[in-house]
Amino acid sequence: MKQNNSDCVFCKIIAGEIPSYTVYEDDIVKAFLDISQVTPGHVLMVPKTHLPNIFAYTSEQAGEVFSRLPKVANAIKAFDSNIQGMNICINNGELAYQSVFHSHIHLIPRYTESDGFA
Ligand code: DGP
Repeated sequence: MKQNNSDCVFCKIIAGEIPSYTVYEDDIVKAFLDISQVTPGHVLMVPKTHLPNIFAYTSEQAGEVFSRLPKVANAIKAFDSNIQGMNICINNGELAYQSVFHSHIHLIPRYTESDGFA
């Protein structure tokens, strides 16, 4: 049984109580479109266990969650051949501008200049 937090918006998304557009899901993570798209296809990958930030991870949890990154990045890339790169980043902790306290990894596609999102 995964730990979750009834006050957490991402736990509600994982539970299907709040709708989201899912691009990848397995027993460990869910990846869905960010509500505010820095570029089209901006995705958040979150652990299904409620971990507030990276400081709370065990090494085993980190291995499980981060091993999913290539799958999620390639799932996003497969949507558009103009995706030539991706910013993959974490705002970890309030001082680092984390605003939702369920750990998440931003995957922000970068496009060729012709798409206007370079
Ligand atoms: P951060 O500032 O790094 O904690 O990013 C939190 C992100 O979460 C922010 O880019 C907006 C996104 N977000 C917040 N609420 C929701 C929501 O209800 N649905 C979705 N899809 N994204 C959300």
